[in-house]
Amino acid sequence: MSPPAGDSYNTHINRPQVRPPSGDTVTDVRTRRLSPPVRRALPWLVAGLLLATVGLPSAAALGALPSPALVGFSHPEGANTSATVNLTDQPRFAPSSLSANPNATLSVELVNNGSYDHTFTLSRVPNVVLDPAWTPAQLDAFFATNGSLANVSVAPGGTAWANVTFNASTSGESFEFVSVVPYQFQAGMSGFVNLTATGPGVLLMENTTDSYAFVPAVLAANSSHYPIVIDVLITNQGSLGHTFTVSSLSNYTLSPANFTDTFTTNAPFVNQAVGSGVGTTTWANFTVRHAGVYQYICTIPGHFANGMTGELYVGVPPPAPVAPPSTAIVETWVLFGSVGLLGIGVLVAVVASYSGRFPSKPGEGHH
Ligand SMILES: [Cu+2]
Repeated sequence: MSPPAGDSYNTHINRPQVRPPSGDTVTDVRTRRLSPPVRRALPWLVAGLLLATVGLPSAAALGALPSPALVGFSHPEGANTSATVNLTDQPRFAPSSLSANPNATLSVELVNNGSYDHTFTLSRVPNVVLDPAWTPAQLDAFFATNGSLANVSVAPGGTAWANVTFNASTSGESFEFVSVVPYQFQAGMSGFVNLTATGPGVLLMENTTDSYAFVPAVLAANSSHYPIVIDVLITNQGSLGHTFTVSSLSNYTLSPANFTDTFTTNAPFVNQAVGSGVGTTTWANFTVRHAGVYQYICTIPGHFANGMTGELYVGVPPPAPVAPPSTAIVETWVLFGSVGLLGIGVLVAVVASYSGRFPSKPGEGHH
């Protein structure tokens, strides 16, 4: 939509002010020594150029942040894996999220740290979240009907192993494990084995920076089924170490003052250390059971308080585009900002010069 011919806003409003007085053509200015308006504009010119040289490279660096090289998944396909899971009287499995590979065996060492019996009972049905509202009898009925991939009882202080081989067709699926000792599952004792090798549920990319920021600060994952496996590749763009710690409380705002208390009572989905050093990459692999908005923070002292936080939208539309603003937009604004400041400076200098508001330097006199 171009303005109709003859309607030239810029010409009417601006040009008479910015233009040198009549007779002063550009050529005239350059052949003489610097005229007072040009001399007064020089500091503004320098400032504008400095701003441009500082602003443009940093804008370019910002644009480069969100696109680290994708180096591969955290777990190679077909490799046997092992893990140790503690069974506690809280009652909980710790950790409660395991990764395994299709066409390979997962060996789980089960250590009962508590003073009650616990079981590690692994569902045979993929991608189904068992209902904690079930009675112990209903839970038993579920396993009687559907079977289990493992069902190991561990006495207090005891250790046992569960070995499970997943075939290729399980890639990308999740299997829940629970303790079937009455009311332990109902009190929260459950977890998931995620088959992540070739079928990550959702692959996301995140960056950490020395300015205490996650870039982007909004991540989004959509899914038609739960649980959903989320694999986040985190690249450290700065030299400071960080953590990528995802709250397991949906639609809950953490506070820098009390997030440690919150995490004590509600363990985060994942608490992944991000190594110091530019370019360091690490994976955070975790399972989300329900749609919601989950806050993530850096738990290094002071970082969250300085703004190092973000939000993960799972099955919920994010409020803003996930992608950060493109480099081109940032550069354009910086450029226009620099040019605008420069223009204002020149204008002020010209006006000041001809209105005589600034005293002349001694010896300069008037021409
Ligand atoms: Cu940090």
